Amino acid sequence: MDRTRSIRISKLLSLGLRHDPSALGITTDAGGWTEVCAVLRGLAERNAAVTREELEELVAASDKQRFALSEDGERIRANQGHSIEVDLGLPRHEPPAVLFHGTVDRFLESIRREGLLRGARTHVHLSVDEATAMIVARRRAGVTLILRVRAGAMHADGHAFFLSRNGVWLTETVPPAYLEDFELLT
Ligand code: HQG
Repeated sequence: MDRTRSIRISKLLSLGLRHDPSALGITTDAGGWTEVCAVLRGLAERNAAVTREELEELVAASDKQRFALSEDGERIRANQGHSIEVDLGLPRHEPPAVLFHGTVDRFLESIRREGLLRGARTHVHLSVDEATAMIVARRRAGVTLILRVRAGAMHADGHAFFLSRNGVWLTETVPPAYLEDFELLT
């Protein structure tokens, strides 16, 4: 599959599996899963037909491993990034002492005041290293900022952390007290 086509399919999958199942004519269960054949049908109806093999290839080759297939290959879901209510069934995990969050300077004042909020998504997304956080930050216009989150301290204080299958750390909110002095880290 060429790159342009696979990006288009990936975006449609993200939309349907994370945010708006009706956009793909599918429904998702409590764990965010949906039948592969329903997804194939939905894509075909949106002029984005792929074969089951192409879909499997796309899932395997996705740069960020955004999607997962069930063991029997009959169901598919997004690994993280949902705004629809979903229980991914992820176990709680002890995070590293420090995690990173990539954002832009125009959000800084509000983040300083409120901490990191999950917004439309089910969780705040944190990265394991600065390079990944930088990629997240660069999706937005503005001066990029990498925030250091004292995840170890949050964990010690009882905040739950989850690790998605594609290596994104998730937590409900990051109160300002756990954000390190980040003014110098632009
Ligand atoms: C900001 C992509 C003001 C936050 C990425 C971010 C990631 C605040 C934006 C995944 C705030 C939310 C998630 C506050 C947070 N005041 N702004 N109190 N708290 N923000 O897209 O982390 O390509 O929901 O800094 O790579 O940017 O879709 O979250 O800028 O993994 O697979 O509000 O999405 O993955 O934006 O990105 P988002 P995010 P995919």
